[in-house]
Amino acid sequence: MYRQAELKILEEKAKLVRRYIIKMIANAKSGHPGGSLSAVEVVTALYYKIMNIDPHNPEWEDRDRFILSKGHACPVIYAVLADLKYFSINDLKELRKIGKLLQGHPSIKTPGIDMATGSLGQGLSIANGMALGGKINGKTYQVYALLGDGELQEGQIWEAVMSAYHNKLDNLTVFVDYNKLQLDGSCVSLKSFSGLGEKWRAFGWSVIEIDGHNFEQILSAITIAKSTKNIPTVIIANTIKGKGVSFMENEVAWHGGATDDNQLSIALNEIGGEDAWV
Ligand SMILES: Cc1ncc(C[n+]2csc(CCOP(=O)(O)OP(=O)(O)O)c2C)c(N)n1
Repeated sequence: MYRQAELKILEEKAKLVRRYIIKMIANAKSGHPGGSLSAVEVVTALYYKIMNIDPHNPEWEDRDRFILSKGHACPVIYAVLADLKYFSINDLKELRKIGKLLQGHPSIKTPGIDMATGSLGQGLSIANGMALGGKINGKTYQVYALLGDGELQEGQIWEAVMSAYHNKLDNLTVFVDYNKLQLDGSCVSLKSFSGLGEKWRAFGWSVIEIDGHNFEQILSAITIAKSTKNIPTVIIANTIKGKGVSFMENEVAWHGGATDDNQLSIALNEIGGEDAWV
């Protein structure tokens, strides 16, 4: 059980992260709010509570790794990294500007970004390599990857799922951001599937299904994942695309786009909390 005070701190961080996501996309006048907002609690729990990292030394060899395989959702990780001081809050104001630190998809030129992503389907293969490399080199770091549910339509994911099992990558934990929507419709309407958990289980993985906006469930699932030996774990996080902003929730139109001034103030009002963007 986590103490209420710890959970409260994470709830406040989630508000902060949501505020930055909305503000930086509004400022850039483009970006991907829906899939950034659905991943807020998972990324917040990892960075503020779980991962062994050092913002003063982003390339520390023994750090835990995080691969945002659904790279278009990078505002969520930029918000967290800025708050942790990997770079400044002012950098958030230059999202998607050519030559600046925070590109529209993650780049390893950005402090704290472990791998460039954006072409969907590749992140799990990269995470596998990092996890396998860690084992070969006797390292104890953990590797985390976040995949989109639409992204699971990429065949390369399932090759990587087989490899991770084959290589007994118990230092790897994958999250599926199961928000049920992708770019232009619901996942099932574009390529129907059922029994997501059963599919991963059939490939030999340990499977945990949770509410991906509930910190207690996220933290407990990671604890179980870390203590599961010999097989990798997938945490299927049931989420809501656009979570936290009523007019964006479950609206596929908010996969990409930016708020106007009026929508921005409504969104910030609904999210609540405060931030350091001045
Ligand atoms: C290989 C590849 N094909 C297409 C795209 C364009 N694209 C960007 S986001 C997206 C939808 C992704 O859906 P999902 O994985 O469910 O992400 P989420 O809904 O959580 O944002 C697509 C098709 C891409 N980035 N890479």
